[in-house]
Amino acid sequence: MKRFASFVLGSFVLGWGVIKAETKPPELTPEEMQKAAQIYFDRCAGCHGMLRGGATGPPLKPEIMRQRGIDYIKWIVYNGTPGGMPDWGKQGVLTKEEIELLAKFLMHEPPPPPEMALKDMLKTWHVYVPPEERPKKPEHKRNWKNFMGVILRDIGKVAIIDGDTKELVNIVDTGFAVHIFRSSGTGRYFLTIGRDGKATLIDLWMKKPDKVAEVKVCYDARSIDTSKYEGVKGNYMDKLAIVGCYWPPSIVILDGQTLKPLKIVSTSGYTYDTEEFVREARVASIVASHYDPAWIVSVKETGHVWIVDYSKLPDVKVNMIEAERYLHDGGWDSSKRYFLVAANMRNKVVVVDAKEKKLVAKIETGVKPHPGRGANIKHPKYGSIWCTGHIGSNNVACIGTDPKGHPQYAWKVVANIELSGPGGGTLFIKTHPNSKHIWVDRPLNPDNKLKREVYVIDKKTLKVIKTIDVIEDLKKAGYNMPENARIVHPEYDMYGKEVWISVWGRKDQPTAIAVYDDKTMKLKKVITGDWVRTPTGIFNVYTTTHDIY
Ligand code: DHE
Repeated sequence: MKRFASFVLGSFVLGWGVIKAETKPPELTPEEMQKAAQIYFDRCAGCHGMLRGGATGPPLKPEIMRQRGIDYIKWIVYNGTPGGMPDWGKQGVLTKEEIELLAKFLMHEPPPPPEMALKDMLKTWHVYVPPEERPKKPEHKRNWKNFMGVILRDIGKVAIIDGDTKELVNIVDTGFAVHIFRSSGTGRYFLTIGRDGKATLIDLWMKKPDKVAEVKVCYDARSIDTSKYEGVKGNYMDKLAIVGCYWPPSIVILDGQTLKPLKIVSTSGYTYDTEEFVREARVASIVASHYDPAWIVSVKETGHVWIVDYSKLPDVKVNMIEAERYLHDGGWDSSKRYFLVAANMRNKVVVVDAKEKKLVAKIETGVKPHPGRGANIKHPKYGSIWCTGHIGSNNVACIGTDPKGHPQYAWKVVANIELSGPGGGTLFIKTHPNSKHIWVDRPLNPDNKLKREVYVIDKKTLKVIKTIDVIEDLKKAGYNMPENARIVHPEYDMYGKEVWISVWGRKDQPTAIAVYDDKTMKLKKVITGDWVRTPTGIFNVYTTTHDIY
């Protein structure tokens, strides 16, 4: 609770001055204000913004909140909405008292969040094993390229599992709510980023893979990647890393071997279309270019895709490409030349050419596209296509990505695959070049049954060929899962033979990771135990290293 609250108290006292007397919000003691600010930070800021300007969720400015009224806000927070707002009350994540407190807090001006300088980051920087003391070759006989990293979100840890044997290799302390894993260019290191802005470097060659360095570079973050360029312009494999921050809105460039912070670049700026200043212009997805020593960075609120050249540090060259507002998650096409990213509140996917450094297209796909990194297919008719699911509509849309070989389909929706039942709720979609299938989840669907389902799509016919109720399969296999559990983030093993899926429950309920045989679409193995708490994202070393999805 103290993480965010410590600076809120001071801000709160200052903040009183800006509340207008004629629309005085409900009174809160400084302690209640601190508590409410922490709840807001943990549950709401990701979608609605620290300054409540809105992005994936609508703006929650005090004047709007006061108009809506406390009862309305309480209802929404308790029940959620079909558009993707979680039902925090129904899920049991927030109590009625907490929801009441939050509703009152939203009537107040948001407390100004703190800044962070390089010297603050350096105070949090720890190298547990210096590069010269690390193994020169793997110290174990395991197939580390088929390791799976599993986020245990609410217990602040990640698990490393051997994908060949399904044995737990280690549980690593990473800090609050890790959001994603990424692999270094060689695959030897796993990097994680927490919602609290803490980056962790894990060495998979150690006898017992564990963290070798960590640093906190902001208060709120969602993305991390490494330098993956190797070519005529140099060899940058495992040399650098980058974190994308929500607050303070910035990118932070780090040493890839030690995570020492080297350079901060603010992403606050002007919107691409109306040229209005946005202080809270947050960094969403980041991918590493294979064409240049550069990262492709999505700046959510201004609607720019930045191409950040890291070859001349400490100088940084940024190409700012005008794209679309509210950029969120995205990934490469199969050639790794085009970056496709969802502008989710504009119902569009934006395509950027990393080679020519220019915008290629903006394509309407459905309500709130949410691809994760998307799924790439070689289709007999359309050539290379890339597909995304949606939070707000029940379709998977596939876009042609081969302007040379199949120009008639390029940057057009060539297929819309309907999922059963109402509403969207899809977060992630995954495939593998060795597989005939695409797997799609639906954890945000408000329907209790649909949020437990995954859908298998045939890559050739582009039709759903199987609907799997994962919780039901687990029950039949003798594993009873909590009633409120939902299914999230399918991930292939390195061979494209298995699909691993998380059963996402609450912190106090152990759940499971379900492993399916991709060919038969049957449950093959259940990984469970007291340590399996709130599993969310699962990441295979080989596919994450080589951007295979
Ligand atoms: Fe995520 C990816 C932001 C909620 C699990 N999530 C991303 C990315 C962003 C993002 C910007 C792209 C990173 C990249 O590729 O570099 N996510 C946000 C939010 O702002 C949001 C909506 C609200 C929040 O408060 O965080 C949010 N995300 C969630 C969840 O509720 C999920 C399901 C569980 C969790 O951790 O809270 C979740 N997000 C993930 C995962 C990925 C991700 C597993 C990576 C997918 C991949 O395959 O690459």
